Amino acid sequence: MTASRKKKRWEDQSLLEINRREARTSFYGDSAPKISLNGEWKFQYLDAPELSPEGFEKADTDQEWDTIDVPSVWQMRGYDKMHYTDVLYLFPINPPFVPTENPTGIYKRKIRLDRDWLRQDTILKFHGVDSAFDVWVNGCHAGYSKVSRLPSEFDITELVREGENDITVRVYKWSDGTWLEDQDMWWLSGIYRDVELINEPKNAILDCRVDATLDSAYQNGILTADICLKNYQGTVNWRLEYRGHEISKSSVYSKNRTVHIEERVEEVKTWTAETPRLYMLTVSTEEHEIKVRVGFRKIEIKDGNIRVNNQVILLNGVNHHDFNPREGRCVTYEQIRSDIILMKRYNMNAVRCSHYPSNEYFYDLCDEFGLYVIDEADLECHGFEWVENYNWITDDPGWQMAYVDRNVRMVQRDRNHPSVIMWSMGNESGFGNNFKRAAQEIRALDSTRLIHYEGDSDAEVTDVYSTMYTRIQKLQKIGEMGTDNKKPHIMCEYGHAMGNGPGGLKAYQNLFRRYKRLQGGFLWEWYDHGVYTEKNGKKFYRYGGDFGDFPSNKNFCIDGLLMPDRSPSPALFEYSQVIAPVEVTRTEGSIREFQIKNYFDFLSLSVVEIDWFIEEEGTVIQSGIMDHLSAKPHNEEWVEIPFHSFRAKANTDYYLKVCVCLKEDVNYASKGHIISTVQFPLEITNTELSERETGEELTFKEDSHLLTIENRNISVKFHMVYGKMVSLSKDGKDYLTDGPQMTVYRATIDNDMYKKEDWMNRYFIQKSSEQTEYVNVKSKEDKALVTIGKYFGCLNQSWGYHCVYEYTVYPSGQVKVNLQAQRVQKGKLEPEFLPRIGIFMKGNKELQKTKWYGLGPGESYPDSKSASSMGIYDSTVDDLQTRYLYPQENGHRENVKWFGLYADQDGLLCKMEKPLGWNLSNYSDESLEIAQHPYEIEEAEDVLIHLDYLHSGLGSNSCGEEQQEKYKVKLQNFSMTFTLQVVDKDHFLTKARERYWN
Ligand code: IPT
Repeated sequence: MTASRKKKRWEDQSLLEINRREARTSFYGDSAPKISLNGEWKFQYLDAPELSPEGFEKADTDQEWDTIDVPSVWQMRGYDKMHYTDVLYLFPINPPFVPTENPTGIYKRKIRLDRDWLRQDTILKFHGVDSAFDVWVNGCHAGYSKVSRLPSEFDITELVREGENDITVRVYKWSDGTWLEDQDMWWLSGIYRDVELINEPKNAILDCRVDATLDSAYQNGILTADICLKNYQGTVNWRLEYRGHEISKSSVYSKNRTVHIEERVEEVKTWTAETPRLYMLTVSTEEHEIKVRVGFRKIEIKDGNIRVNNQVILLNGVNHHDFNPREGRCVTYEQIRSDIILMKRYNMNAVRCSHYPSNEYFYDLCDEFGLYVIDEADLECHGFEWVENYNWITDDPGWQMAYVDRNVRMVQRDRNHPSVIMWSMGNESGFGNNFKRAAQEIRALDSTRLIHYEGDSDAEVTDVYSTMYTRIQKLQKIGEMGTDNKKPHIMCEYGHAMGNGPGGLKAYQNLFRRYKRLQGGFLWEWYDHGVYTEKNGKKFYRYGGDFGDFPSNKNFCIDGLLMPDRSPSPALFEYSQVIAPVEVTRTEGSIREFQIKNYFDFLSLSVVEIDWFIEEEGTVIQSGIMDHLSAKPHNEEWVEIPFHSFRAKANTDYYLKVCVCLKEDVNYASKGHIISTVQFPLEITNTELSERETGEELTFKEDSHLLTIENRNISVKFHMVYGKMVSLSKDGKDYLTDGPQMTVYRATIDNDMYKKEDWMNRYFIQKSSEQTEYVNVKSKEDKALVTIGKYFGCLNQSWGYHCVYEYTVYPSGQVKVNLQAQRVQKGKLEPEFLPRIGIFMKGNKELQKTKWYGLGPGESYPDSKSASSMGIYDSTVDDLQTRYLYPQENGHRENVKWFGLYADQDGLLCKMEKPLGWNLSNYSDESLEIAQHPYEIEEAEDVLIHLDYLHSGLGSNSCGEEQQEKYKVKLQNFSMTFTLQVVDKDHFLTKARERYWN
């Protein structure tokens, strides 16, 4: 006999709420007094709601309860367990049902209300509770709500009394809502956003829906406001101000508890992300006053393009999750404010609320600082894709109202914000009727914005065609299709900032700038979701799987432009330079003439100045400012940089560096803030050859297979069996502890995750070795010449290299190394490309300081070097590293012409005949490969030195495009030459500049 399963309250997708008020706008200002209910609450954690103690909702429970701070997520307070998955639900797919073992938190607190307060109404507002909850006030059920990332308000006027009041909230981790909240993030629960009581006037202004658009000439503003009153019949006053100046005001008599305002604002100051001008609308009655900030702007699709105020815009955006390493999804106003300021400082103009509405203040800040927002409904059911029934609930009419509710409440809350330009109906949820209905409902509420949903892959109901992680070739095709009868395209996600990378961003930006149809994209993502941990005296960040959580997508959540400690990753600098709204290029054939292209959509170049510098390998020898730029948006102008001719020093490079800086203070940065930096080689060459210093005659000594060639300036040892230089020393001190040996391997980066298996378990690139073919030693004039033939290959591979290492030891103490590497293949199997080709050697561990001339100061890779410039930089070996949360290849610098490695005075100078890629590290590639967290990386006994003829790009293949072909290192012949010498560190530069004729 089977009885039908009884639906529990939290397993009923058609029950959207009990007693929850209609969603409404969040006012910027409100005269109604508020009491914050943040702070300590009594807390009881249970394994299932049914296990709640008898009478828990009653005012006086005398059980021993824990305390918990609100807002917080309970998993970060020691209850339940941490679990991270990208796609998977943690239980069987059986919607709307959820596990019987359903972690539950009962929260209780008391609040005293006085008689004065009780004269008005009492509204209890939760800004965010994950995932569903019941509320009791003084023992009576006050309501039920869900949708974790939206507010819920309950009118509890009838339930409160003078004196002490008891509030009980029972929060369910799993609910039918969970089926729609399967975003790629930690599973976290509790009252995680603010809670407050609002003392709402009996005659309150309940809602005020503002639409501030422009007339057909985009000159004058048209303001309409629809005000909804609770009980009030009477006069409603309103006033519109701009920066404290009254623009207009009037009074209207309410009709059926509504008021409609329409006002024309002549010569209005428009809102755009570049000019975030806000008016203030104040609406008042005798009892109540509210404020709404108003931005006049118009969003349209015209001629196939998204336009703001009739101008085609390009979105240079980022995906933002709410996250804090100690608090999970619980963030603060201060954190979000600094996020938004950082986005602005790094040239972003747009943000997508992936994948749920953020806190109310998020939008206020975007309005104020100027970011276009895609506001996204809290809706994702990605796990259904896994079972190959993606549209299971997306097409089920029984779920329709749940889809609609999530969208409609978002719109009702956020529709007054000028920053919001698109409503996104959710993420990764297939496509079906429930989205079609949601789109209709959104349009009925707000037709002034565009609708987005990537899952609507034919853009059947959306206004924009959105794709994610689209490969370059495909994107180009989308661009080439043009705008005729086509919807504009955006990439809601691209450029996966997981670990080291993404590289190749410039290729995307070039397409965005080239094709009219492509209107930019949103990088994935802002912040690493690492969890701060102190354990056994170690401080580190945990990711999925570190809590014994299985299955987990591990470090797939460590994919942000900001590390959890909020330090910018190299990718943030790269992205900022790639999207910089002012582009400086040199006119071909000229050294002084430059084109300045204005990629701002609204600002003219009069807001910036050009600070230029003539650099002599990093030292400024001339500089100037040009502040008369004027190009209009999307236009360009040409300037001549008026530097004087100068006498070039011998063997020295000169660069012209151009910084585009803000001319005035703005709210996110001060005057002088650098928007873009580019450097141009001046190609002024003054080659001077000198005679190489001499020195005592070199002596040769061979003992136990070790050949020592030395004089007072140098001592180098070669192993005659291993065919290798094994040390380089002077005055009894070793500088090199092992000489060059070829390598093709780098510690796998996240973006190589799909290459790793082949590279390491098929081609065994980490298992390389060299075999000695011959060692020839001879002296030629006063020099020693050691020529070593080697065969380089990897375990069980038929591809490899014939290498000829030629060492020339000079009496001056210099050792010139020339490597000629010829590829061989005697079979067929070989990798499509390699992480790198070059050599590595070892330095004395005591040498922990470095100076180099090359790209810097931060790390650079062939497809990610826009943010670096040529210069002479200083660092310690450790400071060259980027401490990626998940250890991997890092700290590489491209285009290095020389480097010095030293401890105190004397150091090893290595200068290249042609620039090479370079890494210096205290950690071997193998230890980086094995370690799961930075503290586990085993320190090497030497300083490890890589010199790369070529290093592969980073790409974005952990989710997205591979390295582009031109950034893949193919098996190819190569050669490299560099000279090693021990010199006083203060002479690195002079020595590095010497060129010899002999
Ligand atoms: C895409 C998701 O939308 C996002 O939440 C995140 O998981 C991102 O990928 C990767 O970090 S989904 C992916 C299947 C393209």
